[in-house]
Parts: sequence; structure tokens; C-alpha cells
Amino acid sequence: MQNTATPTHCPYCALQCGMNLTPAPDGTVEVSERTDFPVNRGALCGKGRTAGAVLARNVRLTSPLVRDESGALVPASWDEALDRIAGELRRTRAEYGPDGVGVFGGGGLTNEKAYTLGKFARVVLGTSQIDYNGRFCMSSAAAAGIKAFGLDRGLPFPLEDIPKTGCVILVGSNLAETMPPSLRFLTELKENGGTLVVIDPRRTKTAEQADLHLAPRPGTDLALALGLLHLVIAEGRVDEEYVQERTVGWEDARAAAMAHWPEYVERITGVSVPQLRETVRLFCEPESAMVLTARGPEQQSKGTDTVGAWINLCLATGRAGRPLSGYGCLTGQGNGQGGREHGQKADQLPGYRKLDDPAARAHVAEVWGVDPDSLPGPGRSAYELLDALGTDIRSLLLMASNPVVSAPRAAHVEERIRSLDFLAVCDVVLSETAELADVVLPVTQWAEETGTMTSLEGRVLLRRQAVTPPDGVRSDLEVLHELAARLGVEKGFPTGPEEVFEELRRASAGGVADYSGITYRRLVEEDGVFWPCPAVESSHPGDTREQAHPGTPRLFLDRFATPDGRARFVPVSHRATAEEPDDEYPVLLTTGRVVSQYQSGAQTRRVAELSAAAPGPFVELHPRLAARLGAAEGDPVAVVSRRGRAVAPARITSAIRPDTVFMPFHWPGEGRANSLTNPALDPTSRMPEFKTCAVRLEAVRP
Ligand SMILES: Nc1nc2c(c(=O)[nH]1)N[C@H]1C(S)=C(S)[C@@H](COP(=O)(O)OP(=O)(O)OC[C@H]3O[C@@H](n4cnc5c(=O)[nH]c(N)nc54)[C@H](O)[C@@H]3O)O[C@H]1N2
Ligand SMILES: Nc1nc2c(c(=O)[nH]1)N[C@H]1C(S)=C(S)[C@@H](COP(=O)(O)OP(=O)(O)OC[C@H]3O[C@@H](n4cnc5c(=O)[nH]c(N)nc54)[C@H](O)[C@@H]3O)O[C@H]1N2
Ligand code: SF4
Ligand SMILES: [Mo]
Repeated sequence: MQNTATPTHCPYCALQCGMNLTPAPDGTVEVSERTDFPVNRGALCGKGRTAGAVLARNVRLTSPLVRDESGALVPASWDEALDRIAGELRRTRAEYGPDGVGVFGGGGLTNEKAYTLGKFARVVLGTSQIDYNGRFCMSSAAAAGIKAFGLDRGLPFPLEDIPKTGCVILVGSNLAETMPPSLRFLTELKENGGTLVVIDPRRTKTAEQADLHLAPRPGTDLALALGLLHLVIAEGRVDEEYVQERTVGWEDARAAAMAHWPEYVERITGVSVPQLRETVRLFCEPESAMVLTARGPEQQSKGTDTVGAWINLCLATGRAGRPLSGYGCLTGQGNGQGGREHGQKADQLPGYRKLDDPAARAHVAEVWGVDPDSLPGPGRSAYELLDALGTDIRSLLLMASNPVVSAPRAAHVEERIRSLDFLAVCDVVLSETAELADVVLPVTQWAEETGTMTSLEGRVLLRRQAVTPPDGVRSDLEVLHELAARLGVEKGFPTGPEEVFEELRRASAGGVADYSGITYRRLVEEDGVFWPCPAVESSHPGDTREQAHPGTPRLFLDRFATPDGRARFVPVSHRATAEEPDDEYPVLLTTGRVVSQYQSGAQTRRVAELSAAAPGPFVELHPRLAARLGAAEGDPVAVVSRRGRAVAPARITSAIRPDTVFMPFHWPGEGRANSLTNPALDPTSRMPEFKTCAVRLEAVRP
């Protein structure tokens, strides 16, 4: 590698900030600002700035590890490790059939890896049992978007549109901590005279920026959105012409909203009627407005209906598919968007095709050179898959997730993982889940390899290699190539990312997420390309040049992606959370993130600067709750749910509702928030209810 700066993107979240990397003598990189990328214009959060630390040899894995007879994980050769995995997977398949082998992927994987993992599961293993951690992330918003618009892409417009709209309602997003450089778009919105409404049970750093902050009881966003729609109707603010021309299903949605009187909604949510009215006024008065949701309203057992209710509000007021208006979901992981488009999801084939659609199967099977009938059907969702480990699923190949920390009801999931006959994990560090594996493969990461990522804007980006990986490390693509060969499939698993992307282009062609017009060269020249981007042939006879489709930064301006081009209202009604507080468990627990840790913390807990800033878990609680408990700031507090118990120091603040406590989920061990969480699933998206469960608090005497 040359000693010059490589322009590329961050390893972490869906903002995919641009950054420049210069190789350092110790094998890491120096991260410097890259001002030309329009999303972050040089700004980075602390995680991005310190990302180079995870490349250090003493932090990352550099040798395969195999569990020996004494039960210890010991260094082994690549051949030994790969042979062991192939042998175990073959044995499981022989004994239990193809569905005895499971595959679990991640939204941090590049498009090339996610695509290849899905193909590997269906073509080499023949298993239907594949899903990924994105199920825990944005699946509810995705399901609601598909129902209403016929297509799911995080934001239907670029972030740069946000400052130009009239009002933004931000529902359950703490982007000041989860995507700090994006706060600029909200600051500019306000400078331009637009208003910001933030809906969060906590007065977060993001909520502090709001013109209006609503603090509903966790798990009541569905009722809240219905109450707002009721007021829109009652105040005569429905855009009748738009509803007539561009939507179907209004009458049923209208009737459902009319049953949600503002006073009733106030009782459910704790948000007062005047606040509801003020929200409607701020949202409806300007010419354009947006609703953006994140994990707050989505990670609920009614997340799909909840997002549907917010979309209904946008449709009734004519605020979707028009310039500077729309509904968007702030996707979370680096490739949370692309990771859900190319086939690592249980029900999906590349190009956002459905696995149970015969035409989709035929198209993809042709690209893959296999018989369509050989492709398995849809499998289980992420939590259901983890729950089946050790019973139906006997061996698991896991890539880019750390469910021992991040899955709901984690003690149970950990026990299921331990009960497997065989576990193989590909990771860059020895995560808590990798610690339980029979074989751990050390793979290249981010700056050590090239691949494409699709950001929350639907912008496909090229993340470029900047340093040479350490000896002893191979890429996920090489791993899948080697395993395929050992399992008898010699062809179809190339190791070069661009070669994989070329195949992905063909596999996605004609699908909803069509990448066929995108090339690596374009990605470099154009700062990314927004999908759909079909390959357009020249219309001039005799001219064989491919005429480039410009990509699609803004969706739905002419029509929605439904067969008739109209958006669909979904009739939804309020319902309770899966676990309402009672005498035994009287308090609500909600969970989420802090700025200096990422996800299960596998990467960021290994970065000294980040661990100093956010050294461990805590329980955020209101002074009134703390007083009742007799807990002072920093005292250990036990939080107990029907699933388990976690202990962490109290952080006392009046910024949270008195009926709710909050815990970040970045840590394993005693303070693991997911020891408590409820795996109740949304019936459509199969999203677990990370954002509410009933708990009780106990003082812990030292
Ligand atoms: N620092 C950091 N940044 C990250 C990540 C990280 O782990 N750390 N992860 C990335 C990923 S994968 C994701 S998905 C995104 C997530 O990004 P966000 O969705 O912004 O993150 P969360 O903290 O999970 O939840 C957001 C807010 O929802 C609120 N909330 C809780 N319950 C409810 C509720 O019932 N209703 C409403 N309206 N709000 C509620 C919480 O108080 C919290 O402030 O962040 C990405 N960026
Ligand atoms: N209580 C609670 N739990 C939650 C949430 C919540 O809000 N509350 N949020 C949920 C959400 S939104 C998400 S997205 C999940 C995320 O939770 P996880 O799925 O656990 O995600 P990460 O911690 O990012 O784990 C990624 C792992 O992959 C490794 N890795 C990174 N890059 C690569 C690569 O290229 N190849 C391979 N093979 N490995 C790689 C990392 O080192 C790390 O060990 O957590 C969910 N869990
Ligand atoms: S906001 Fe996200 S993409 Fe940007 S530097 Fe931070 S972690 Fe990286
Ligand atoms: Mo996520």
C-alpha cells in the first residue's frame, strides 16, 4: 500500500461518514477529515475518529483458533480450522438434513459479503435457516414501508433535503449520540426557520435541540400517531386532493383514527392534548414536512403498525412523495440498508426479491447457475433462529454479530448457543460470542479490504482498502470460497469484491433494489450512487454504449412503488405492549445507546479513549424513583425482569420519565441490559420488543 491518504468511509454506523486514511507504521491508520463527502463534510464522531485503534495487532485476531480437547481455544492453521468447519457442517447435514445448519449474518457486512453469505447458505448448504442482526434493527420500518409504499429504503430523499423542509418530527431517535455529524441537518433546519419536534421518553441531547419535546410513555407511539391523525381530521387539515389522487385505503384508516380521541391518547401516552395540538400545528402549517423514525418506535412488538400509523399521518396530510416531504427511517448499521437487500435475510433473494416468488427464484437461480427448485424456502427470523439452536439447528456459522450481548433475553440465547453441537464464528476480535465458538476465524475488516456499503440514504458507496491486512488474516469472501470448495462447490464463490459486485449487479437487475447500473468506477467518481439504478441501454439504434442511469436520490415523486402507483393506508389501532407493568414489576425498562460505544461493544470497548469516556453500563432513573429506592448517584441498582437480573450504577436525572428506567446495551456480564429484555415479536417484522419490558428495581447493599 502506498503511504498516501485513501478516501473511504467509517467502519461503524449507517451515516457512513467520509474519512481519509493514512497507513501508520504499526499497521493501523491515521484518520483525518475528508471534507468533500456531502454527508459529514469532514465531521466525525469519536468512534469514527478512533476507529484505527481496532486495526492494532494486539486488539484484533490474527490467527484462527480451534477448541482443543481440554476445552481451550488455541491457535491453529487455516487449513486445520477450515477443514474442521467443513467436516462439522457436512456431518450435521448428513445427520439432520440441510436445515440442521444455521447461518447468522450482520448488517455491518459489505454488500458483497452479505450477498455471498446468502448464496452460500442456499447453494452450498441448502439451508433455509439464515437470518441476521438487521432483524433487530430496522425490520419494522422496512415492513411498514413495503406495505405503504411498495418499497423499503431508509430515507426516500438525501439528508441534505432535511434543512429545507418546514418541520421534522423525529420519533425515537437520539441522533445527537447515534449519528452526531447528522445533527447539523437539524441545526440548519432551525436556522432556516423550520421546526423540530422530538418524541422520546427521555430529554436526550437530541430532544434538547427541539422546539417541542414530547415524552410519551415507552411503547405508546402507535396511540400517539393515531391521536395526531385524529386531530388532523378534526381540524380539517386532511389534504383531500392528494388522498384522492395518490393513495388507497383512506376510509378504513380514517375510521381507526377517529376512534382515538385526544383525551384517550393523553391517558395512554402521558402527552397532553395541548401538546398534541401544537404538534399538529407545527407539522401541518408549513408547505412541507417530514417524519423520521428510529429504534424508539420500531423496536416494539407492534413496531410495524406503529410506523404504519406515522406513515398514515404523512399520507393524510400529503407529506409523502412530494419535494421536501416524506417519511424516512434512520437505518442503523453501516450497511443496515444494503444488508437487507441482497439475501442474508430469511425470506429474501438479492435485489430485495422475495424468496417465495417463483419469478424471483428463477431469475436468481439462473445467475447462480442452479435449478430454481434447489433453492430452499424462507426460514426463521433472527430471534426464532437463535431460540432453535441446539434443538432443530445443530451447527451455526456466524458472521458479524455478537448475540451473547445484543440479542433479547440474552441469558437464554447464550444457553442455546452453548448447547450447539458446533459453532464457527468469523470476526475481527474475540467477541463474547466468539469466545463460545469451536472455531474462530480472524477476518479482514474495513480499512484492510474493499467493498460497497449502502448508507441510510440508499446511497451505495465504495469503502476502499487503505492498509495491508496482517499476516494470518483472510477476508470473509475468502472464507466462504474455501468452505464452498471443501463442501464440493468449486465455482461461484470468487474472492475479489469487484467480481462479486459484478455478479450482484446481475442478480439485482430488475429487482426492487436494482444495482445493475452501478459500477465501482462510478462509485469513485460520483461520491456514491442512489438505488434503484438500473443499467439503461442506449435508445439510439446501432449505439451499443450503455447510457448511465443517474441513480435515484429522491423516490416516489411521480408514483409509489406499488402496482397502481398509489400509496396504501394501513388501518391500525392502539394496543398494549407485550408486558405491561404490574404490582410485581411496576417500572418500564427501555434500552438504547450512548455516543462512545457501538452496539455490543465488541469493537469500541477495545478502544481506550472510548472506554474511558463510557466505561460501563448504568441505570438511568428519575430522582423520585431513586428516592423511593433509597439509591444515591452511583449506587449499584438491581433491575429485575421475568427474564433475569442486571446490576449497574444509578445515574439519576430528571431527564427521564419517573415511570421508566433506561439502560444502554453495550456491555456483557452483570450489567448486560439484554439479560432483562423481552423477546416478544412483532407479528409482521419479527422484531423483538427491545424498547419496553416490565421490571422492578432493588437496592443492592454493598
Ligand atoms: N454511539 C452509537 N451510535 C450508533 C450505534 C451505537 O450502538 N452507538 N448503533 C447504530 C445502530 S445499529 C442503530 S440501529 C442506530 C440507533 O439509533 P437510535 O434509534 O437513535 O438509538 P437508540 O438509543 O436505540 O434509541 C433512540 C431513542 O429512543 C428512545 N426510546 C426508547 N423507548 C422509546 C419509545 O417507546 N418511544 C420513543 N419514541 N422513543 C423511545 C430512547 O430513549 C433513545 O433516546 O444507531 C447507530 N449509531
Ligand atoms: N437491548 C437492546 N438490544 C439491542 C438493541 C437495542 O436498542 N437495545 N439494538 C439492536 C440493534 S438495532 C442492532 S443493529 C444489534 C447489533 O448487535 P450485534 O449484532 O451484536 O452487532 P455488533 O456489536 O456490531 O457486532 C458485530 C460483530 O461483528 C464484528 N465485525 C465487524 N466487521 C466485521 C466483518 O466485516 N466481518 C465479520 N465477520 N465480522 C465483523 C465485530 O467485531 C462484532 O463482533 O443489537 C440489537 N440489540
Ligand atoms: S457518525 Fe457513524 S459513520 Fe460517522 S464517524 Fe460516527 S460512527 Fe462513523
Ligand atoms: Mo441497529
